Amino acid sequence: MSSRIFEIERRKNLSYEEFAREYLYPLKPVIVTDVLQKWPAMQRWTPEFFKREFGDMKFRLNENPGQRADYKGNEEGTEYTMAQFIDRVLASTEENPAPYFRNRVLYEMFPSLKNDIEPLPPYFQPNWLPERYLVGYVQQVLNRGAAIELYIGGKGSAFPVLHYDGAGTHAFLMHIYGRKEFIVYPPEQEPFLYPSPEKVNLSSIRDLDHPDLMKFPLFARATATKFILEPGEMLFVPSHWWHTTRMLSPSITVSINVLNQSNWHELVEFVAMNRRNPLVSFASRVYLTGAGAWRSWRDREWRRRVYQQPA
Ligand SMILES: O=C(O)CCC(=O)C(=O)O
Repeated sequence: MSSRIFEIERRKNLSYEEFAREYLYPLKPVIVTDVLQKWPAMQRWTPEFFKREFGDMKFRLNENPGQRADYKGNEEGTEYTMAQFIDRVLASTEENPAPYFRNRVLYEMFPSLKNDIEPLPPYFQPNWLPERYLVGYVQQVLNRGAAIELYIGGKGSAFPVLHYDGAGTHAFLMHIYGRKEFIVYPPEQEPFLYPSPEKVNLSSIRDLDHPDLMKFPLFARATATKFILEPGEMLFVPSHWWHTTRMLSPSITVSINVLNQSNWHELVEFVAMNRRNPLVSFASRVYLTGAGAWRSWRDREWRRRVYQQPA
């Protein structure tokens, strides 16, 4: 396995139009360094803040995420109070990492923190995830993906699996506290990453540092791109880019997923690919293609604005 330290572009003063033309539609990652400065969270959120404000809050955390890399949802595992968990975060080491508090819906668990992450950067619009859809199941799945999620981890804690985000969505990661390493692979490298047969957006390789090359020989040809996200930086991970993380210090991040005309085709493929019954797969493709075409037409003014601005 090779890896290189990749100088992912870091931009500031990036207008929405520049973002759309240079990164969103070309599906190219970027780090924007100056959009979170006004967030009260940047001043307030520390591990100690969560301990002080929410010390008695109870939740369950999976102690061995590598053994049960379930991507979303941590309802099983050991019960912690926030105070106990933050003590683990502060004492966390590479050898004995704290469990990872991740993918928790911010507004559900911490409604009082809503104003701390405003104003939201403009790049998340339009977002078709929270909209109404004719097919109830589609609406349920997409609406669920629209939530802003919170992550808190300690040094050595890690996201449990190399993956790309489900339903073909883009991910935006807003990093508030500490230092977090990202390990990223572009979609072209998928043949080397062994998508799991059960969930095509999760890799079957659980330990990227010590991969079983007898079982996963093509992984030797994969090239990881690694970079560190610093406090105040926002990372755009486009649809179908494989990624995972590891914390270099206590860390706090929030994320949001986005679906719109720039990645709707990824959603259509993702859904069609995951339907075993060919008829259902075909029907999903037809319905979703129509739903996307209608929304693209509705948002035509937005597209015109993006492309008619002088370069
Ligand atoms: O910040 C992280 O640990 C990665 C989050 C992520 O990739 C995800 O929730 O899909």
